[in-house]
Amino acid sequence: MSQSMYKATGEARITDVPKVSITKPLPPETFIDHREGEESHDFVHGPGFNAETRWEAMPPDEYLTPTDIFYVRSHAPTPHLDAAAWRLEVEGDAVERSFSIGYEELLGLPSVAVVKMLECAGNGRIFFGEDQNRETPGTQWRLGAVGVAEWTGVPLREILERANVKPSARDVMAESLDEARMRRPIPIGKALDDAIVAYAMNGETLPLDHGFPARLVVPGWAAVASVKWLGKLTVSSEPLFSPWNTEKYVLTGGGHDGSPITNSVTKSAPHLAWDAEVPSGPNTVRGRSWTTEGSIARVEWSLDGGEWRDCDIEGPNLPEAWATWEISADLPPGRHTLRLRATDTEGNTQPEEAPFNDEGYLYGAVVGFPIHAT
Ligand SMILES: Nc1nc2c(c(=O)[nH]1)N[C@H]1C(S)=C(S)[C@@H](COP(=O)(O)O)O[C@H]1N2
Ligand SMILES: [Mo]
Repeated sequence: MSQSMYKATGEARITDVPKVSITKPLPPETFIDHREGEESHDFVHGPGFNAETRWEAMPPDEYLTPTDIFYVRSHAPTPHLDAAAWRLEVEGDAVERSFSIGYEELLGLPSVAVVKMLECAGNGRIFFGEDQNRETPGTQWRLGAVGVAEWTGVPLREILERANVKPSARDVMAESLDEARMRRPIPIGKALDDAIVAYAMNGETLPLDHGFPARLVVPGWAAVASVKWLGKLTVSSEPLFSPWNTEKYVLTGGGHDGSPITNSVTKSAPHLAWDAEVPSGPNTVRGRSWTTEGSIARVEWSLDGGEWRDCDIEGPNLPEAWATWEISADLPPGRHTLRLRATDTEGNTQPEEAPFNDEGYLYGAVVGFPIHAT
């Protein structure tokens, strides 16, 4: 493709963005396709390549989000990496022994399987505009940038121990092999605690879009820390920085001090389309509430501004994942608003208003879900 074709526009180069930025099928009944980013090569500030799970597509009887409907959020197109050639490098001033391992070696290390949620820090962003009259830039997710999966992999601790981490270690930078070289540090304490290098999702080889051959899963942290297409771990005695913990995924504005996001907040959603049409009369509505601190202790619902009542929490209710619940609502014909309010075991309750920040992260306020009974 000749460069001159693009000179006239004065645009940033648009040369080699692959046609398929997300490889898995994104059927419209399952996903909201947010890929307005096909033309942007600014992988830090650009919109990226994002697909949101539709809540009505969530199978009500399954605890885990099926892999084929799991949301995708990528700053650059999905790279197609060759597992046979792939290496994970471990280095930095705070390790005594730098080394690298290949895919087969990784699969041979002691492994764990954990059920954990991943949620984008921007999940719910659209409500800053719709409900609080302060639109923020970035992908206008409703509440579908969240999913719970079983991740199989090697505890990051196992890998770091093989490098003989020095007591001076402070931060671990995880670096990706995608075009963005996406990278984000986590503190050594979190790295040694419960982070894993995952190579399987819901019992199958990690799919391309979710980080094949291996990704980090950092439980309880906004999913930006869970770096996909992992290629390098740098262990440093000094604090580490990248655009993803200095320019993006930090809380600024609204009285915030610019600190990087770690945990997410408590949220809820019903298994309903936005502005769902349901038959009038008695309805069973099911849904989920989730948190990144402990687990869900209570979920309440209110119809059309009426009293708050408890939802019945049923089935598994795992920490740093979600609780599934059910309510029985009598819906006369017409338009209704269903409000949901979850409280976690740390006492965090969804507030009426979400604290503003410039980039629209961590929207945890109670949302009024419109329902049309006919
Ligand atoms: N290499 C890489 N890792 C990444 C990202 C990315 O763009 N590139 N996006 C992060 C963000 S912001 C989110 S929300 C999650 C999304 O994970 P998923 O696409 O598997 O749902 O991956 C994180 N890890
Ligand atoms: Mo994200």
